[in-house]
Amino acid sequence: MRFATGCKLVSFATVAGMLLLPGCARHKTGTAAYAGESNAAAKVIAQRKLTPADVVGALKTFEPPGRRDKYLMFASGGQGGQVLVWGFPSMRLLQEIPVFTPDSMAGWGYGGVGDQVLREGYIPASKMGPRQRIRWGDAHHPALSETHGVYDGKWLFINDKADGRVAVVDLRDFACKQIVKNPIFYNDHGSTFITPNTRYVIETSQYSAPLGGAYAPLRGYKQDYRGEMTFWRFDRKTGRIDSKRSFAVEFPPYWQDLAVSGKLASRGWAFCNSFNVAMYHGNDMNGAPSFEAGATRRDTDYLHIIHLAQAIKVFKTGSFKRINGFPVIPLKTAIADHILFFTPETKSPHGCDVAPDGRYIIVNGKLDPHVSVYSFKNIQAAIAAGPTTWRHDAYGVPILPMRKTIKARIEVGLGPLHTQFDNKGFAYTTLFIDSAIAKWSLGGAYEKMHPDVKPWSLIQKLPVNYNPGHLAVIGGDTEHPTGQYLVALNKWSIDRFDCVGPLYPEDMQVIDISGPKMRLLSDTPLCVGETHYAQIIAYSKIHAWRVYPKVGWNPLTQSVDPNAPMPGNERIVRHGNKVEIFMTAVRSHYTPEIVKVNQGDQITWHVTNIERTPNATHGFAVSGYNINLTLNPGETETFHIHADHAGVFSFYCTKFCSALHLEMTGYLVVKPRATH
Ligand code: CUK
Ligand code: CUA
Repeated sequence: MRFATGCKLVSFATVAGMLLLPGCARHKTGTAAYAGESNAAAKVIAQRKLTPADVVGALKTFEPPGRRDKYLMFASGGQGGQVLVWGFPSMRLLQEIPVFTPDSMAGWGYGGVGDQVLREGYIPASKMGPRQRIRWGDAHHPALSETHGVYDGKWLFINDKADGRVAVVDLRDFACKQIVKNPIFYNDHGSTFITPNTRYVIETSQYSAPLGGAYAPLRGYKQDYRGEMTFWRFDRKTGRIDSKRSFAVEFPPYWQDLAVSGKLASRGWAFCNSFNVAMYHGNDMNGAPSFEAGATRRDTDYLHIIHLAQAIKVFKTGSFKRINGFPVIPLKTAIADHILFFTPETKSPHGCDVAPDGRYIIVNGKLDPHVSVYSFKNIQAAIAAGPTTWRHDAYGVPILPMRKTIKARIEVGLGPLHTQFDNKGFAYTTLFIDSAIAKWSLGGAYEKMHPDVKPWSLIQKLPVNYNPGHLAVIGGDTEHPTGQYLVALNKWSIDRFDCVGPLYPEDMQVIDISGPKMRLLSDTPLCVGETHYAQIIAYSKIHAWRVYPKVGWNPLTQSVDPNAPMPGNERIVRHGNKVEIFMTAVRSHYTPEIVKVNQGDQITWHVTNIERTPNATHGFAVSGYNINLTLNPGETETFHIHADHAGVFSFYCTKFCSALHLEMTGYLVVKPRATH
């Protein structure tokens, strides 16, 4: 039961009313007014049958009209293929950043800049087949860029699990700038995770397959199938991933899961879970067990320990092969050059998280009620102990003994998945099966932060609704977490909201972690995608543009476009059957408003929104040609139309921008061939 208070509502309401009445000296003048209000508040509390917990939840998360949130939460949109930006902790949805999936609200993927970015993410033509135009994504893990291990508010990265892609979002305009397709793998999952100065964006494959997208029969699984970890080099100057300076490390064909970069003590290293170390590859129609049985046969899987700094050295000496032109450090080299080590972990783990000081790697096995804490120092000692103390897997990868690498195991409950950290030496782990959050204490250097609490011990379990996947604490992935609140990203909502048909929303629950006990504050349904993961940053660290810096701004180059139409030079230029249109948009007209072309013409169409007023965004939609742009103040976009369909097509502004918005329209007249 959530509200087991059983209090008498009226008497509580009176108390709550008094609570609402500020008694401090600052407010003395307003006391009489507040007294009236507090009576009204007490009445509402009684009428709505609110409990003390409800009132605290409301008071902690509610932002009064006109007041803004102190934090922003960047959440993945799962199958929606986008990023959602929430005001936190009020949980007001502020922005949807389209990434892998076309989005008509944002005009993404209907002719303009979104098309260009989406095209980059297509699977290129190869000897295995034609180009695949991928028009959706399964966005899992957003990662804010960091400087010295702390979010710097400049970029956001996000992966697409379905097709092995990574995208870059620029936080000056909150828009996606780049999608890179992994050249050697079709899917991913341990992604995106970044190194503490955002030099590398980590992308790890999930379901083993032949590298490079080749064909190999399943019976050749052990020889021909592989996993891998890609290190995308991020260039802060260009704001782009630089494929030329990126590389991958080949892994055995285990199914790699969550990956994470080391921090502070473990900088220069990366870690990654795996499952199906059994290398089970099925055959259910011939009576073999399903994957869920076959892949979980062994008692242990392997935590992958990757010496990234060493891998970079090896990459720079040129000790790699190329697959589809992309540098890959072969498994043999990764073993010989001490890039890759394993240590056992209880079977079918999921979460892999590094404590803020970098000294502990937390691994949670879905089928084990414990969290396992690995010590980075112990891992180093086990590596230093040398080959005579190691075992090796079938491929020759050193296996460090678990009893040497592990530091603590804490029983927290059923189905532990993901862990986050606060600023007081505590960790929080989601319990998928228990439907709860476990709060537990870190040991080591963290002990002095909570001297009265036993280290490595369970402190509290708070029920959530229901089946939490990830969770996020403010700054929870950084070297210096903020704490204060966490949000549980619950997969099921069952009975929490009005029924709106058989497709249920997720439930995101905000929890207060500022006191000794966790406290549930609010529920927020989410129906536009499945948020797998989120990161929360102080709004003060974000420096977003209110309008584009100059008129004629190209959001891809983040500079003025030399082809941008400017006020006074609007025109229509024809060369044979090629027509180029230079158009401006301002409240409440386009110039030109009449565009006449001939059937079969190739049109290149530029539009600039010449507004300098914040919020004065215009749309631009052309009937019959699937064109839909969103033009923010200053922005220029370019699109192409092959005018193969004759007729009269209106174009118009899709944003209600002014009193004469309906007049913000024009005609595209396409004269049929016969009448030319
Ligand atoms: S995953 Cu979805 S709940 Cu992709 Cu990090 Cu665990
Ligand atoms: Cu511009 Cu409506």
